[in-house]
Amino acid sequence: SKEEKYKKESKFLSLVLRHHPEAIGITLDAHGWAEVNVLIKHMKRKFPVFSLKMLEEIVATDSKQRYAFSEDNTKIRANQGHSITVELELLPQIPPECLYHGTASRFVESILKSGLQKQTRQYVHLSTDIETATKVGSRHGSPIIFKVNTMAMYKEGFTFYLSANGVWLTDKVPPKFLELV
Ligand code: HQG
Repeated sequence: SKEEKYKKESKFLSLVLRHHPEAIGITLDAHGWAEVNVLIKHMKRKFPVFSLKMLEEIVATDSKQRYAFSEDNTKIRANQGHSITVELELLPQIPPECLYHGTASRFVESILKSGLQKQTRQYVHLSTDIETATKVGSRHGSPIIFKVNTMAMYKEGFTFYLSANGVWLTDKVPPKFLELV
């Protein structure tokens, strides 16, 4: 697939735009944006043939639509998944009745005790369907799915955001809103 073609470059781009911009010596602004020209210049040090065309192809073919260009195309950022603090300017949204969270079975006991915590990222990530949640959980090991009673959370005042690439975000999920599927 097109996505496979630049897998190494794309993985590294994720690392830079979500976690470690200093890994190639760039900075992000308060909203998570990197200057496209500066990014390309620095990516070339690690991947000598890196180009704007490659960057555009990575953004366009990414299966999870992880990246977005600014309207004027001078900047680029990750749509979600940050561990560094960035203000994505997402507007609070009314969540659906329920959402799902895929995780590894070894985390279940701890999650039932202390709820879903954001760990190293800026938010807890929730999926709209079980299939997506299963993929997310499989990244950590043998997957297990929690159904999250998001409407009940919303009614109790929890805030939800929807990232530009369709991932639901919230600060935490206390155990009482969780149910194993
Ligand atoms: C777990 C991927 C023990 C949590 C995906 C998860 C997503 C707890 C892990 C995005 C816990 C954190 C995010 C508790 C939470 N005790 N374990 N109290 N609370 N956990 O990677 O949701 O491919 O930071 O269940 O598609 O797996 O990178 O979060 O297993 O959208 O674009 O702690 O990353 O997208 O893991 O994944 P992560 P996540 P990308």
